[in-house]
Order: sequence, then structure tokens, then C-alpha cells
Amino acid sequence: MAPSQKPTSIPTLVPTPALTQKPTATPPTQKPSNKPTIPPTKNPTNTSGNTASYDSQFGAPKCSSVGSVCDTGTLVNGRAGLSGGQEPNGSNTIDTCNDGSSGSYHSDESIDRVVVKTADGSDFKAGSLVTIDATVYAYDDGSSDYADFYYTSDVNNPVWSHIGTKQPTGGGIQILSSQYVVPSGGSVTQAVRVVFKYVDSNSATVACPGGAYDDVDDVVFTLSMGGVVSGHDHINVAWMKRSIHLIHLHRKNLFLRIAANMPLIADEDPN
Ligand SMILES: [Ca+2]
Ligand SMILES: [Ca+2]
Ligand SMILES: [Ca+2]
Repeated sequence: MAPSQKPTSIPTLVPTPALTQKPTATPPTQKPSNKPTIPPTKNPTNTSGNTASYDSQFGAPKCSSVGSVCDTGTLVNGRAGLSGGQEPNGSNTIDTCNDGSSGSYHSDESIDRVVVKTADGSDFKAGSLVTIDATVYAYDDGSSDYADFYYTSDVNNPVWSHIGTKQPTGGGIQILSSQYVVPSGGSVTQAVRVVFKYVDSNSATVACPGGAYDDVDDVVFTLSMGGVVSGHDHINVAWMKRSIHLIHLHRKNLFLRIAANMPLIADEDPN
């Protein structure tokens, strides 16, 4: 049978609008349970991944609990005074060093994130090999920018030791890394510093260069104090307590036998 109408020679320009019918699927019928599921545990069992929080006493991000990682997250994003990218709590330095305030966010230099972590995944302690990853924004093609890495083992009176200097291989977001070994004999809190600087005529490698495009960000983290928390030491303490208890029992047994005028028996099990 032939169609009654001739198709039009000009197709319509606009497709028909979307379907107007409601979906036919049945709506959810179940009532939610009265009792919620088991509440979450109070403390996460894996404490190794720490996100830093701003410490107003130090003026910088700090990881207060012991772990193998200390991550600033977004706490150091941008630079103090930077147009469009004001660093929260800038300058984020544990001393009086200040950021430069020239330029604009993600056109000029900034350190946006710093992650400090042990190379072997164990908790921070004296002797740990530590990796510092600095996420930076490099100006232009990055060829005029340098990242200087520092550490201090005295956060209350910081003297910064230079670890190394890295240059970005391109412009924009880059991750620059350096490693150092946590010295022994320092305090339970330690700190690292990243300086990201625009190199001009006076750009010495100093812990606070003070250039107009320079960003300085510190991270404070906490060491595990060895002897107190390791599993072996718990076992040793338990073993020593039991040994002392057994010696006391032996002595008591000995005195009782002497008092009762009984023969002394060597190596008797006091239990
Ligand atoms: Ca800063
Ligand atoms: Ca400061
Ligand atoms: Ca920064």
C-alpha cells in the first residue's frame, strides 16, 4: 500500500524534543532501616597517611601524629599575596621568612603542595630516608625557576640545611623531588622547607631569598621515638615483668622452706 502523503522534500531542521513520558520503573518502596549500620571505628587503623593541619604556633602545616607521610594537601596552594591564588595562612614558614607577592596565580611561580614521606613506608624516625615531593607552578617554560630543598632538626630555632636544588623540565604544574636522611639527636618534631624561586641577578641559594616571585613553604612532622612504641619492646617488657614475678615466687618459696626447716630443693618450679 502506498503512503498517503508524499514525504516533504525538505527534512526538518530540528529534531523532535526529548521524550515527555515519565519512566515506568517502580519507585523505591522499602523504608530505610530504623537502625543505622555499625558506627565507624573511632580511630583509623592505618595511621601512616597523614594530612597536615595548620599550626598557628609554628605558622605552618604540621602533622602531629606519627606516620610515614605528611601531606599539606591544599594548605600551601598559591603564594602569600599572589593575585588570584592567595596562600591560606601565608607565608607558611616557621620563621619570619615571607613570600614574594608579585605576579598572578598559575601564570607566575608558586608551590601548591608538599608531600613528605619515608622511602620505605615506615614511620618517620631518626635515620629515615625521606622524600620531599613539591608540586609547583613554573613560569613560562620553567627555565628561570629553581626549587631549593632544606631541612631543620630544631623547629623552635630553625637553622636550615640545604639538601639540594632541582629545576623544572617545563612550564606549568611540575613535581620536583629531593631526598635526605633525618638526623639523629634532634627534637621529636622536624621540618622541611621548599623554596621555589625565580632566578634573577641576585639569586643565591639561601633559605629565604626574598624575591618578588619566590614562594617558601615549610612542613612540620613528627618522629616516632623508637624504644617506646615498637612491638619488640612491648614483648620485652612483658617478659621482664614475668621474670621478676618468678624470682619473687622463688624467693618466697625459699624463705618458707627455711622457716619450716624443710630441705631446699634446687630448680623447683614455683608454680
Ligand atoms: Ca609560602
Ligand atoms: Ca612565618
Ligand atoms: Ca605556596
